[in-house]
Amino acid sequence: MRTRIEHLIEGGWFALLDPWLPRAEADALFEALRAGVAWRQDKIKLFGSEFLQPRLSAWYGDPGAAYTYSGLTLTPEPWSPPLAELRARVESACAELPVAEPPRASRPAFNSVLLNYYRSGADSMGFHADAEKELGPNPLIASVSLGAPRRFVIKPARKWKDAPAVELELGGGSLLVMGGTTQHHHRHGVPRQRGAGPRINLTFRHILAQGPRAGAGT
Ligand SMILES: O=C(O)CCC(=O)C(=O)O
Ligand SMILES: [Mn+2]
Repeated sequence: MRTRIEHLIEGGWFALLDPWLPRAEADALFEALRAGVAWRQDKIKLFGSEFLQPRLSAWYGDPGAAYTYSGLTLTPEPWSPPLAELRARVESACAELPVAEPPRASRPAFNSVLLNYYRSGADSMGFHADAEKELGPNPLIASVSLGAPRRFVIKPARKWKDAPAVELELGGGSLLVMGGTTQHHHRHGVPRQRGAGPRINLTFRHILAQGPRAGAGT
């Protein structure tokens, strides 16, 4: 296994472990999830119009890990045995990373996972940061890829116009961990990619318990 750790501007970092899962296991998990997950195609609002997201997705986690997204509160599906097992392995891999992080990340506990299924190279994910308030400041995001390799781009926020973008290839069975301030100063995305095969990505996250929402209903 190869581990590539890179520090980004302003205290961000990522670690790419590739391969991380043995090939046969990654392929078996890809097939099990492709067939066994209740995939949805959610709508998103963009410039006042509604579109179907260009990929399928699903959300699993602890009962309390609700997630508010484009005004919708999503309640997670309960952990299935393969997802619970994968979560445990992702947590140990994160705990072993030779990267200095504040206390929570030294014993990472992920209570939810977002799954995305890119049926072909025509499916994609636009540039964004995993910066929802439920994730708290400086979230640790652990991303497992299965199936066909795909280009993944991390680029600095617009104000850092001279800092370079990083382009990675996330292979089936790889683990990418993003930490530090990455979600504050960078955006990431999965551009359309002609000829790319089907791929499933799982991002493990820690959703903070939600208090009453300030300003709710106004
Ligand atoms: O598919 C990927 O590699 C990225 C997924 C992602 O950025 C997300 O779920 O927020
Ligand atoms: Mn993301």
